[in-house]
Amino acid sequence: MRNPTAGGAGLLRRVAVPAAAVILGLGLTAPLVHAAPAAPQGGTATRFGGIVAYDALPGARNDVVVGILLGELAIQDESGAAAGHGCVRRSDVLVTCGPVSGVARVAVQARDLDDRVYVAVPLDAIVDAGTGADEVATHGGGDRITVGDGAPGDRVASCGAGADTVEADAGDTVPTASCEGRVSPAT
Ligand SMILES: [Ca+2]
Ligand SMILES: [Ca+2]
Repeated sequence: MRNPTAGGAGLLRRVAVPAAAVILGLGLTAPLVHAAPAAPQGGTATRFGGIVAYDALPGARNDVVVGILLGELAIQDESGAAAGHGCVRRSDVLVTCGPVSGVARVAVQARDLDDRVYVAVPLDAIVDAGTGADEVATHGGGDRITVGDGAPGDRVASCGAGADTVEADAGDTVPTASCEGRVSPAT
């Protein structure tokens, strides 16, 4: 089990309060230069035009928060975040991907193991939590969330505003108030 006092959990609680402008407080105060060996890496962020994507590596238990840091779209992953095309690594766990004003959509793939994904910006989001017992929350924007991995135990905390659709299995928890559409996984 994860340490409940870990930074990701605390951040998740903190950023749950402001509505639109979410400021990630971590990262920039940490040293930007690290000597070898390479930091653990849980996934890679990329930006192509208005699309920002975060793609987890297999074997990572991701704890992802997508927010805004100084006007930039920011992705934090407590399991380690790397920067690909269009993004800059700010610390071992924090990547920024340029002005949030030009971002049309955010896509997160968490893949295997028990992950936590929180998209705390009011943008259209596509979140695929993959296998494992995952926890997902999104904000405004029309979101598409997939926790349909063929097993119960996943939880969507909120879909926020917007017209949202969740693909979920029987035994997954999905709030009907904020997640307007619930569908079964395509088989
Ligand atoms: Ca997962
Ligand atoms: Ca939404």
